[in-house]
Amino acid sequence: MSDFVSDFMARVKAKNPAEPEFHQAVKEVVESVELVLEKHPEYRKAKIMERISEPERVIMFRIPWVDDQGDYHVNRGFRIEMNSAIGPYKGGLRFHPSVNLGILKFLAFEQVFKNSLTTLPMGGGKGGSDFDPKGKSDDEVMRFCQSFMMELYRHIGPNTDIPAGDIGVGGREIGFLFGTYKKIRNEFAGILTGKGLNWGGSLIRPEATGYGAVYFAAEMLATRGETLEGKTCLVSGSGNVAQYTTEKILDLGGKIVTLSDSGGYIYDPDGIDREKLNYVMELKNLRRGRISEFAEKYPSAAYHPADSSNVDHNPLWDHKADCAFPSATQNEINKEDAQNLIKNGVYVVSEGANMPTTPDGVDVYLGNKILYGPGKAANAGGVAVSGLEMSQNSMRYSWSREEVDKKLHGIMKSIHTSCLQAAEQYGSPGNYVNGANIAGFIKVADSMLDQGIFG
Ligand code: NDP
Ligand code: 2IT
Repeated sequence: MSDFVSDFMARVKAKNPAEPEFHQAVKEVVESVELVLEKHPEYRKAKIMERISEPERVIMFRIPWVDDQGDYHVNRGFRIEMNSAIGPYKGGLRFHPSVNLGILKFLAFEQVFKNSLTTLPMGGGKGGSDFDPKGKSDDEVMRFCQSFMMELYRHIGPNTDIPAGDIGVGGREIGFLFGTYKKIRNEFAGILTGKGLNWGGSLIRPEATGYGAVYFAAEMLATRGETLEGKTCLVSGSGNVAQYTTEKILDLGGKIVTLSDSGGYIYDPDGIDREKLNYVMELKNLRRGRISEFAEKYPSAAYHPADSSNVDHNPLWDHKADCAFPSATQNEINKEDAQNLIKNGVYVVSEGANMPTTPDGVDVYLGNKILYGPGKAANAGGVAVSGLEMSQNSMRYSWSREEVDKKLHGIMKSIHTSCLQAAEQYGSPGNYVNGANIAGFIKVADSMLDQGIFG
């Protein structure tokens, strides 16, 4: 590590104690852009890196709610408004018991560069709560969302901050949140994305993150003259991103042999075909059941419960395959898992999740020169179609499924090209990590310079 990076990180850690995920995300970017800062003294003088790693605003609030038994609860809510240099704050909401300030700051920070890469005018933000939707009734989730929006409404708006979904926040939650905003403000406005099709949502938004991650993998493979046809793929998670990653891999002729949730994973050597995927969608989206049930329904699949006594080895990543699509959560692949991927023949990793690989795991990918698409590039399709949803809301018009999918595909190709060009220009050809960080950074940094000290 250079003196510049270690001094910078020492200050970030002192200022943001006990936020390891935020430190991890900032360190990766500062390492990538060090050369850019050397070539551009104007960025150093304007303290762009210092400013970009400091949220413009952090909102933290109490969310009281009442369960079906009449018992009172209190959760903590957040919205991190990270950077608005190139557009209004934009990014998802996560409802998960692990949510804390540091996790949301890492996600908001990543979002700034991701949104910049999409070519659309969106700044970066993220929010959420430590509320656990698992096991809650629809009414409880609705009351929680209403209480969350009772505070959030004063901070968001179609030109200010536009939240969307993330872990634990899907169509149901966006509906409850939207209804509450409309009631409070007496206004029907595009204040959230991921809305229902009947009330301002965009076609392809539910599919966009997964489809985009597969389009990105296809672009990476094309640099070696290959396609996804006949490739065996490992997918983790079984939520929104994992489901539509699976669907698009099937469209492109690949075979998916794993899916997971926090309880464990299933391995199905026969492959997860469309019928099995429909079952997973019904299981997860309607019945809100566990992936273990998949192995009860399909005897070709084996269920492996998560082993909390051996967190260093996730056996999902220890199967013969060509491609991996981590689509569950941060740091789900560590160094040993990354080594297992390589050992089993994986040479394409396209990250649907945000920061799913630890830094020493990323070093394994880069050291082995595999095709590695980091989350902020590979999963940008979701927020890109959110940007398209905002455009459609502004026009009071909607595009067809084919039109949105074509735009999404074009955006993923353009992100892929930007990453390769920036990596090449700054001396690390083929390194999508440096490429994504540098290309995402320069657009935001130049906009901040243009706008002066408050940019
Ligand atoms: P969902 O809530 O729909 O699904 C999340 C999946 O990941 C579930 O299968 C869940 O299992 C599993 N999971 C979550 N946390 C953990 C954990 N700590 N350990 C093990 N498994 C876990 O969320 P999404 O599919 O929307 O999000 C998945 C990832 O993709 C996240 O990293 C998110 O930030 C990222 N992402 C999402 C985008 C979107 O548009 N939705 C856009 C870009 C990135 P269980 O049900 O048991 O909790
Ligand atoms: O991490 C992400 O990019 C998302 N959860 C989607 C954000 C959005 O505004 O659509």
